Amino acid sequence: MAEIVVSNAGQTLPGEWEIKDYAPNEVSAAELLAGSDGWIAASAPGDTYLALYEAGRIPHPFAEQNESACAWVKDREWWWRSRFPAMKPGPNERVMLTFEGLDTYASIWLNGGLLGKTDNMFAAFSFDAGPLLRDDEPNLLLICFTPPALRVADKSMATWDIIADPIKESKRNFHRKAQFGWGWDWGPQLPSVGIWRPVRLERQRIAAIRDVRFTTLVIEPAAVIDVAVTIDAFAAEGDSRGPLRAVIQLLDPAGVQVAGTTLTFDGASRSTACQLTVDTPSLWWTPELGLPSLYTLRVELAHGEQTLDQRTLKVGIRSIELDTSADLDEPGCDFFRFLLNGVPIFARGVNWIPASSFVGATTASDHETLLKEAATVNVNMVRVWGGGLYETDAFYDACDRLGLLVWQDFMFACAPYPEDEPAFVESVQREVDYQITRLRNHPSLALWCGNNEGQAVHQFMSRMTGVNTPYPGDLFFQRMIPQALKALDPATPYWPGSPYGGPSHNSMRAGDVHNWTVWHGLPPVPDAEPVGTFDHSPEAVAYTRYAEDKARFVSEFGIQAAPAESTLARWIAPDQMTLGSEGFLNRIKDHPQDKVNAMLIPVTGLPATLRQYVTFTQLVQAEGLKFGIEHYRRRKPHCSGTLIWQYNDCWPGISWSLIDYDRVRKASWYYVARAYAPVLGSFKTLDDGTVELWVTNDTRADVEFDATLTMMTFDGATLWQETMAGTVPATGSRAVWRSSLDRPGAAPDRVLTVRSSQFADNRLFFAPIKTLPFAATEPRMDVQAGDDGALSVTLTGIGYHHFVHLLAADAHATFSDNYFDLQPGETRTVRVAAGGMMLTPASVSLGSFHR
Ligand code: BMA
Repeated sequence: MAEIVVSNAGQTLPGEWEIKDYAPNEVSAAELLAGSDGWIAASAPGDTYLALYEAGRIPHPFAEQNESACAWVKDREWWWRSRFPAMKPGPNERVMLTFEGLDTYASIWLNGGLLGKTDNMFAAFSFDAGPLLRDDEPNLLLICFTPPALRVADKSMATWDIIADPIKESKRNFHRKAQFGWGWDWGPQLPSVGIWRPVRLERQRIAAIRDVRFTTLVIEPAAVIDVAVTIDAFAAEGDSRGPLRAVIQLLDPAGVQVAGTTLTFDGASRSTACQLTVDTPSLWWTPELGLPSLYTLRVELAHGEQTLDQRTLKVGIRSIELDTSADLDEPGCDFFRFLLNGVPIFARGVNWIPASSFVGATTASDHETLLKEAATVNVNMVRVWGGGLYETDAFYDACDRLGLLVWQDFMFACAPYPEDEPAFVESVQREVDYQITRLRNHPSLALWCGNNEGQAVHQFMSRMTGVNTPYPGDLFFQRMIPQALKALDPATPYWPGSPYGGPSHNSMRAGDVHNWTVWHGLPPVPDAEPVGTFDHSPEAVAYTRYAEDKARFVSEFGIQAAPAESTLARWIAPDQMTLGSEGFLNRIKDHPQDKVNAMLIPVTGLPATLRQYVTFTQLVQAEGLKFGIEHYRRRKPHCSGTLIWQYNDCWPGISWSLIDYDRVRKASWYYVARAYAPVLGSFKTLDDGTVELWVTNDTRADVEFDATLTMMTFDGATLWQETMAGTVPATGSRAVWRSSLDRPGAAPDRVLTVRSSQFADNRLFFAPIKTLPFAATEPRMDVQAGDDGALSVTLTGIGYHHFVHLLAADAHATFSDNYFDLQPGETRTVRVAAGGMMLTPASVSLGSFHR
């Protein structure tokens, strides 16, 4: 068996690491071998900034205004070193040293000899360590990371001025390195450096499995699966124990073998494949459609009686297609929708960014927790955005388990890329081949996408300037990646960019759209020239403009909101906890920093205090996303997906996220949970003032619903009430009720509510929120402490309350529900828990719109 001598899959091995910094080219590996002091402890995978912080060399880079005090880190040369036990390969053996992620320009020295160099944090590099290994004393591994700036000193290619791209001199587009680290409109400038993915040291005998491919060819009536195995056979000729064999077993979710075979590698062949048949398979589904059933695939590489190597994969049987056929009901338009096992789905999704600027420090449990939180708000698709990372294995494993589809960008964002640099092109090819091979077996993988906003921004800029040149990047997105996918993963759909497709690359007629009319004031991109101009006025950026969006699939849209005040207080100095302070403004990376005001003015008005800023921005984000999602979902199947920008944060800043860096849920988290529920009831106002109730059904079963519609005043007087029932077919969306004009209709002092046992309560206001006569007093609150440390908080409406919410200073506190409306006399009980910790009634307070 491939003997794993030292493996650090997810742990801090081999051995302990130490790091030390020098001026570029100040020392040589030979000098460092002789030993020196001043090394500090680090772990791999891990992060240089955090190691420095733990050693007391820097303040926490996220705290206060420390980001700029840490700017020197990127300009130093970083040496990492570690020792591992004495060893030498025996006969017919080799010892491979594999680096799954070195960030970024690394020279690797083993016992003073140069093992190799790397230039891409997104590719794995494997080396045969045999010739440099020692068997008489511990082996010393030294890795030198060169400052990125030195590698691109002689290069130039302008990046675009489209997003906050603060350090243009980073020339980020020349580095195969996470682009967001150079600063983004939601993140700090803290480019990472170091060992960010596991290092593996493996002793192998005769041959080893290089990779396994699992592809669902057919799903019914019996599933047909293609399994391909590729090996490296490296032993000297002349072994007499017969050919190498791959023993393949497929076990169902209960662990029972349902298919299997043994394949032989004949002659010089290093690849072999077979087809397995599974009768009545348990398919892999997203949660609203079924269970995400996982099978186990075991592959054993055998030689004679010996097992040389083995792989165990969790796999799913499912088909995934991207349907871009003509939408006959909207002439001139094409669908952009995913078919999972042949069923058209509405992608209720989010955009994922790296969970921390310290990319090597994110753990499997961080990913698990954040993705579970996404599944809790009824998300069924996560887009891994192109300015971040190809995520760790744990991330995709969690998506497989939770039934979350993954839209996977290749890691390119908002820039032209140097397709005429041979070394860069070669490096991208290595990365693309590696990542496709690594991720292709995940049942969650729904789409490969070329990049973020490359083609669209290039086209937008060309139209503005009148200079029309091909997009520098086409080599990758139109040729290299499609060719690699054809060879390595022909079953997963590919889309060249996001947004992409149609008469222009943000067209509402075909392909996907980024709606940045709301928030950024981008003109809705017409299908012909001329392009409009940016407009930041309140009317231009109002979230009600989502109603004009007739897109096929909205892969980005969103509104910024501050994190909880308690989160800000953990990271900002107390004397900076005011609106407009330097410490507060440092948290806003989008420019101009008061962009949110145009969105607040018509809805809440402008805040007077930081606390109000938090409440108002969270309210506008929540109401705006609700409005947009309801509109887009009513349009299904013409619109078949919404991916909210953005789900999470990489630091404690002010951003579009639903959940902040300290994992405190914003108001939008709760609003999205309701708007993304598989069965949704929502109101639509037509141009003539008519109101409709729509029911949207994302499940595979027809939904029979009941509904009670009530028109009331804010002090609780019922003007009329109507009860109805109906059916909405599987995966359908339709208007089920329309207001009649012979009874009291829309008026600023009224609210129309709907209640049903099949979907969450909803309501429609008829005037701007800031003008509505909500109850002036707070709801009644009764807090009971339970034996398990949790609290039970009962809230009772005095009048009509909007945006009722409980706050807790402790980031661990979670609420069973929050940020809801409460009608006069209505009672709701909220459970507040903090992972088993004791909460007291003083741990929670009622938030207010007015303070
Ligand atoms: C799009 C994204 C990101 C950006 C976001 C908000 O451009 O792809 O680049 O952070 O909008 O501006």
